[in-house]
Amino acid sequence: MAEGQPSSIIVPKYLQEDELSEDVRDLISTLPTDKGWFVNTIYQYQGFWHVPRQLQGLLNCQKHFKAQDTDILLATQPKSGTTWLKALTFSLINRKTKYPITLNHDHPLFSNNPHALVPFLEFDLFHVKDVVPDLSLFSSPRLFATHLPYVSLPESVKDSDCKIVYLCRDPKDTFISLWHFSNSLRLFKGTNPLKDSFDQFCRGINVGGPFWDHILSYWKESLLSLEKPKKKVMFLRYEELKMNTSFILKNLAEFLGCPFSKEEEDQGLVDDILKLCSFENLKNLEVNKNGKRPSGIANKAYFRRGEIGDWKNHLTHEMVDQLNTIVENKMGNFGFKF
Ligand code: PAP
Repeated sequence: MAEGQPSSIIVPKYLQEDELSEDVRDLISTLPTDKGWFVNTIYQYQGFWHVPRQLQGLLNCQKHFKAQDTDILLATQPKSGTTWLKALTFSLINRKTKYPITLNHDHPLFSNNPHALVPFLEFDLFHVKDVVPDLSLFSSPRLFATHLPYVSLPESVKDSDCKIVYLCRDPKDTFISLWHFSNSLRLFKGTNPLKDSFDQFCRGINVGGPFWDHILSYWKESLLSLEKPKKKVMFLRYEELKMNTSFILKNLAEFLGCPFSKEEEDQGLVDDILKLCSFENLKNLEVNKNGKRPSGIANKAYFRRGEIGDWKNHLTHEMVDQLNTIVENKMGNFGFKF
């Protein structure tokens, strides 16, 4: 039962901290802890912070997930545009085979939240204690997502030719999005004071944090992969995706081995995918207004404003300076800027 909550309320799965296997319990009893933003406690493992359910999934998929060369893995920090990237990639890779692009409600994105179509390895597939999921029903190319940092990915992901698409977002907007999202999940616990969450974020203590290490881990891999015969990691930014969506979508299609043909471009297919996956279209669908994830999280929590720069409505000048300085100090040496 979550703290401070009437006894008649059924606790949604994302707040349950007690369905852990013995090995996970043993492990977390040894890990550094801090205050969670919506669960009571978060744990630091391999340098990054996780909610307990994510640790269960992390260990399980590290042990059991066998990547195939044709797999595609979408990697993000929470609130960097995961839902959008899932919608775009799902539409792209299935357009010639299973799901032709249509704007007349036949496409699966009209009746399914993108998270239901592209599962997270650690939250949706390997999250149940003592259960190894049967992935044989996924047809090739298999499309999965993860919030795990590069260091915690299953070894088979790193060793195989599977492709990784990483999407990052300006940490000022990521923070504001995460703060709103966490507050919506706190049930009867009230809103986290912005200042408290901000201080934790700046110390790297949030789910998926420290943000600088998460982003750099994939940034470095994307640079390394440029030197290899086959590019493994494609590194994207939410802001560029917003401003130049069709150009990036075409690059993504190339990277994933399913480039747009001239005929498809002439038919306006790129624009159709953009419309299908647009914030306005997805947010206003019945499934995303009233549906829920199996974890109990409402689908509408994934569609708030979908803009660049909402941080301006929340952060003081001092906070902005503080975050910009962290980015400069932690990421500047690697040539990384927002
Ligand atoms: P997740 O990591 O928990 O899955 P994620 O999808 O990364 O969440 O983040 C949600 C953010 O993406 C929200 O940002 P905001 O809080 O600043 O509004 C959400 O609005 C935004 N988002 C969701 N869908 C889209 C979309 N189709 N286009 C642009 N932004 C989107």
